[in-house]
Amino acid sequence: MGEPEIDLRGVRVRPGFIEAGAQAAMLADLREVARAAPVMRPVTRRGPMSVRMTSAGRLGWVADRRGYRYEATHPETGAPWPPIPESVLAVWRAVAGVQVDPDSCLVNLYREGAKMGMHQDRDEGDFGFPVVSISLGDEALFRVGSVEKGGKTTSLWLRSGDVAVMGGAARLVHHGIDRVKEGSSVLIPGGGRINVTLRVVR
Ligand code: MD3
Ligand code: FE
Repeated sequence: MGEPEIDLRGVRVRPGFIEAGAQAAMLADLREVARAAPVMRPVTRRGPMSVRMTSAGRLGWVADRRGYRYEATHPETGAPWPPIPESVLAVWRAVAGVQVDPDSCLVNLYREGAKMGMHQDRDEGDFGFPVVSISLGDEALFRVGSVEKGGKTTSLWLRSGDVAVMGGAARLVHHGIDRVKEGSSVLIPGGGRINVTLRVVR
């Protein structure tokens, strides 16, 4: 059964979709990803981001002074990104509602004080495919607005094991993370939050 789905301006949140044991197993898989593809702190034209990032899959999301794009290799090591862990792929296959697998898995690491400003995800080639997000570790205040910039927003705390699906009209809504509640989960040693997003980039 599990908890009922929450519709947040078209974003479908499934609270507690991933049980505790599976969260721990996924965290171990993500450590392997970070070992092969070291976590980086992107520095964009707007300055250094507070969120650390790495990727898995055929394409990884890269941000630097030149802009944002998907690339087939890690910018520092030059190596191809490691494969997307099966534990993560299983979540996509259970909730995405499409036959094709994601070709990008972005891993966002939130340590103390990290947040993500309101933005749209529009570096992908086909907005017909959904984005799937997995939250692990400390709780985060997630804010969803509309496709147009500005205007009303709605917020929800995302908890460890929650899965969100952004498809259809919600695919291009503005969204961000206002703050993370330190010490609200014991999943990640040393604290913090990990968000995994899966995308078909093409
Ligand atoms: C709504 N990540 O990586 S996850 C991102 O928690 C990103 O790290 C946040 O926004 C995080 O781009 C939010 C929820 C989420 C992810 C992707 C979306 C919401 C979305 C794409 C389209 C619309
Ligand atoms: Fe986003």
